[in-house]
Amino acid sequence: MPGLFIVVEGPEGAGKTTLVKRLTRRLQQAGYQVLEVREPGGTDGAEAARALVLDPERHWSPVAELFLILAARAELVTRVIEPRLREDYWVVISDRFDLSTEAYQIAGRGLPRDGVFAANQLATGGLRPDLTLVLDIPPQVGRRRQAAQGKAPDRMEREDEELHERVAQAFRDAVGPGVVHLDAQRTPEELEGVAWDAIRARIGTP
Ligand code: Z5A
Repeated sequence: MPGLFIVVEGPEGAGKTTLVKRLTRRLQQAGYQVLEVREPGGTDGAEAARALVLDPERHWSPVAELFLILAARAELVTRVIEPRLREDYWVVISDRFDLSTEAYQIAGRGLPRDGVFAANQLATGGLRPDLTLVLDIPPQVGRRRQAAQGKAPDRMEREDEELHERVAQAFRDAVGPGVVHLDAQRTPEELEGVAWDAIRARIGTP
């Protein structure tokens, strides 16, 4: 597909949303058309699934949680991301995607890797990010940032310390085509600079 699919990943409070917004501005200033999305979410149905899966009052089995997230992803990919990558927009930038499923549902919840990969493949139709920017940060630093923000913890954020440590380790260990790790303890300006360098390296702009 002609468009570029960029994903920003990392633990809670790493600065993903802040970076996505800065990169959107930067890409637009450079003349690209940009669509910003978040996961889970981005369509009516996917936002409904997000509300269900992150509701702290609800209880889901790990498999049910996976399928709610993948239902949201299938909707977002089919209805929003793929059409844009094919036609109007040059860049789709997403706050989280399938590396989050590896981190939370496989490493965090302990679901079997092969089964989750197969289900994810079905949900995405095989769509892969061109570039995945992983924000590396100790989970307690991210949580301190969220606390300072006054954000009410969602269902995942209420999980125990051990789960969040496994999640953070999975993000730290992530490797593969297009995966770039960035130190998220830099200032937002510095982080934007190194992320922009990674994007330019990917798209070949001097
Ligand atoms: N989930 C899942 O389980 N499986 C999946 O496959 C997917 C998701 C896709 C979605 O939460 C939840 O869904 C997530 C995993 C699960 N839950 N958990 N846990 P989300 O993505 O909507 O939210 P989040 O990642 O948990 O948290 P967040 O608060 O949105 O964090 P963030 O986007 O990384 O950070 P931020 O909002 O940009 O910044 C947080 C604060 O830090 C804020 O006050 C900023 O001003 C400040 N900040 C930002 N950057 C910096 C720097 N560089 N230095 C200092 N301070 C900074």
